[in-house]
Amino acid sequence: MKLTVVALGQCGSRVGDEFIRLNKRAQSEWNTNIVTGVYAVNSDQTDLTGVSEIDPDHTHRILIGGRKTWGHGVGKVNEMGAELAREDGDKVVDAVRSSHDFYQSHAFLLIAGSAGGTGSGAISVICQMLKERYKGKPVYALIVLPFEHEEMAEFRSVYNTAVCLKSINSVADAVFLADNQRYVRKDASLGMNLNRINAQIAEPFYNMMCAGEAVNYKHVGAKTLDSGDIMQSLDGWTAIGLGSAETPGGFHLLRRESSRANFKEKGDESVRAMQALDAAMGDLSISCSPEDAGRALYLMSGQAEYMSMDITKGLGDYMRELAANAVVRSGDFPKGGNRVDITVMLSQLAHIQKVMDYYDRASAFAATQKERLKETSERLRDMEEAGRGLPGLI
Ligand SMILES: Nc1nc2c(ncn2[C@@H]2O[C@H](COP(=O)(O)OP(=O)(O)OP(=O)(O)O)[C@@H](O)[C@H]2O)c(=O)[nH]1
Ligand SMILES: [Mg+2]
Repeated sequence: MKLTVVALGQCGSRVGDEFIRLNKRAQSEWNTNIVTGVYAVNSDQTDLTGVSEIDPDHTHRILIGGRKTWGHGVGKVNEMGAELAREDGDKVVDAVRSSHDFYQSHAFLLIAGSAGGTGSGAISVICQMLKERYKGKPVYALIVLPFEHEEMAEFRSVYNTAVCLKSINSVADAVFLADNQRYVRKDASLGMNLNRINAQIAEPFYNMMCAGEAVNYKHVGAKTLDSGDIMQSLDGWTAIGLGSAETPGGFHLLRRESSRANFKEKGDESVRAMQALDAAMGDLSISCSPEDAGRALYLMSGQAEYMSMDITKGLGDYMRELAANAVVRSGDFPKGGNRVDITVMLSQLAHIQKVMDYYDRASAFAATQKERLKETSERLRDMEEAGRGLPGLI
């Protein structure tokens, strides 16, 4: 699958950089492209200069709202981010066409952090514009949720996130959620190392995007996962994860047909594939239950000899057990190495506790804000009333 990536705000742009790195890897490993272009969009000139991989020309690094913010950003006010996108979004819509292989891209992927101002506010507006202009090309979003400490320090992070999620879910064809806090929990050594977190956010997309694009026949699977399968599996709230297991000496053991040891090895190999699937489920980009998914997809990547019918069937049965209410699609992607990787995507998720919590907390906040505003204007009126009898100088 080839994507056109539009990376909004600082967080979006940095994760967008990672997609260029993935593309470079796809070029050297498989001699193919998996992105047709990555475009950074920001209201902050300095942040636009700060990205490293995205082309430095003005069609790939797009400043919005220059006349209003003088290139200094919107300071977390996502209503402003949305307004600037409405005014200058045409720049983005026109720029994506500039890549000569744009027509080869299967879909858009828009990326932003939900807690800031520019990306959080602009992403839904740009999504809507792209959908209107490029009818038939799906637009997916990848939303990065804030760290817990940010939510505690500033309620605006929660409010921006809730408003961003509600808006993007109403326009995008699917919304991948990546929870910053989960990456820290999964690997404490990551700390606040944003570069490493960004690499982990992007990594699960790699095999999935390469599987249908690898041109060498040796790397085309028995059941190739192409862009059509992926698009059919994507709808609404979505989680993605990647899990691996070592397959030491796996395939030549499997070749020794009909020995008793071979039976056991085959069993062990199946178990390893399931362990990798378990690892992928544990590694999902947002906490959710597989039973809540309406669609699910998994991709097994490993040595061709390793991915026998038995293993594929065993894995499929296990996946259907876990995501019991989902239409399950699958594919395999033969490649070298002594590891099996499983990429999992759970989509059409009917429940995500974290999203519910954002909505609840932000709604309560909005109600108290309204009340506070009313109180303040009443007190201001009282004050004005008290001075009514005095003369004025202007
Ligand atoms: N994973 C990850 N999260 C980031 C990164 N940079 C910022 N964030 C998160 O994104 C949120 C802030 O969004 P930004 O992208 O900085 O904001 P912006 O879209 O540039 O908007 P303004 O600066 O407010 O105009 C916070 O929750 C940060 O933790 C990054 O490089 N990686
Ligand atoms: Mg910024």
